[in-house]
Amino acid sequence: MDTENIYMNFHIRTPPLKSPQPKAETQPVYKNLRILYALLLLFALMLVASLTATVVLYSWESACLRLHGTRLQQRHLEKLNASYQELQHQYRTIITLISEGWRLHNGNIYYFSSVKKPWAEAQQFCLSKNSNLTSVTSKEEQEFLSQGTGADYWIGLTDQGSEGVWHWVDGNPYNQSVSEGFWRLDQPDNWDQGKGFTEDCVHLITGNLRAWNDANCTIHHQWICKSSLKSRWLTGSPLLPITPLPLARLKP
Ligand SMILES: [Ca+2]
Ligand SMILES: [Ca+2]
Repeated sequence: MDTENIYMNFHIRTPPLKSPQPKAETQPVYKNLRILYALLLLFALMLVASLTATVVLYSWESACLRLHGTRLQQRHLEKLNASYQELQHQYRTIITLISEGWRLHNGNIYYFSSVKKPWAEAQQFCLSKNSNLTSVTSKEEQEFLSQGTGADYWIGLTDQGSEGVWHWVDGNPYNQSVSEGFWRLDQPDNWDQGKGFTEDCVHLITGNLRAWNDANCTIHHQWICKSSLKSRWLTGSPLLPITPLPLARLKP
């Protein structure tokens, strides 16, 4: 009986087996965590990708700006070089002309010949020097040209082609009102000298503001050439070959 009771008591004290936890309560937690981790990982990847793209774009833009700046600097240096060559050309031209006897005056440069030629040959000489027989477009210019006493020069005024219609060979317009006070008394008269010749070319006799006389174009006179410094600089001069300045000289 005792053994049987002991067995019965032992059997009775055996703790009851725990019932398994229902799986339905833990699965949503793990699932939410996995989603959260996935979202964090995705966010991290997106952040890294954004930073990488920003760095790449910044580097590329910086390289483009440096390249653009270099090109602008190169263009600027080329313009400076061209300006320097032009100034050098102008300087050489003026020095050469002055050494040949040309005179600078009020933006123009003049040549007073010492020898005599007919009017057409005098104009050819002027053309060969990138100039024309002089025009006179103001009282101030007339005063400059008529300085001296008695010298006699062809100027670039003619009515060849249409009697009495005066024009300047350098293309300046003939101003009747300005020019009236520059003719000598009773000139122009187109005097034929009784030999069938007419007077279609004008010479200037220095020493008086009223200095012009029309004369026969075949007469030999000294002459005055004129060239505008501005037009000479724009068109260039054949007097001096210009050696291009190497660009490298202007580089720092
Ligand atoms: Ca005439
Ligand atoms: Ca005359």
